Amino acid sequence: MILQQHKIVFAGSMGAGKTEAIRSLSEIPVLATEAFNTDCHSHNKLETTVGIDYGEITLDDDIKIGLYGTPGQSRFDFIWSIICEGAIGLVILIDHSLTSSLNELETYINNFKEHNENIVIGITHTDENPDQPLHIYREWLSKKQYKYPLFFIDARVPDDILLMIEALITTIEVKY
Ligand SMILES: Nc1nc2c(ncn2[C@@H]2O[C@H](COP(=O)(O)OP(=O)(O)OP(=O)(O)O)[C@@H](O)[C@H]2O)c(=O)[nH]1
Ligand SMILES: [Mg+2]
Repeated sequence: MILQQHKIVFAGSMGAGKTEAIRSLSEIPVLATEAFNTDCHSHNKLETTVGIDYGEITLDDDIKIGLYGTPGQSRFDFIWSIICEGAIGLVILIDHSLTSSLNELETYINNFKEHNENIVIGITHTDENPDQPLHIYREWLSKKQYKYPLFFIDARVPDDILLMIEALITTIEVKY
């Protein structure tokens, strides 16, 4: 396996779909680091990422991108800064079904913008919490005067993830 020169990092809340997103898009079998979840207080999922997930995708112009997934649990925050080194950008995924989803967004943006300002946000699991409005995220972003592109996506749908990757790359190209 050749680790690609261009690197995009998937970060965000536990269970948001980081591993799933990389699995959806990767052309190579994903190197995943799932282990039995002992943190059921944060999320009741069976398995959780405890290391770094890795996948790859080739874009239309033959540019290969390495897709790196972080563990969602904050006890692994020491890994976050290591993974972010040299990344061209970040995809932050937030699980809308959590009542704390807006706080989660704030926490992850605050943590990760220190490492890289090229961020796109994907709100996932919108099918699971129809009672919570979606406009809260855009309102929060505009209150904070953040210009990060915001998408409502399903991590199981490859086109949804591809759209975010393309938005991220376009933003980077416009900037530099
Ligand atoms: N219903 C629904 N399920 C989703 C969506 N996005 C992802 N999932 C599912 O959510 C579950 C958790 O996804 P993971 O990819 O393990 O989440 P993660 O962000 O890697 O979680 P950690 O590694 O524990 O931080 C999987 O079963 C996904 O298929 C969505 O938009 N809607
Ligand atoms: Mg994971």
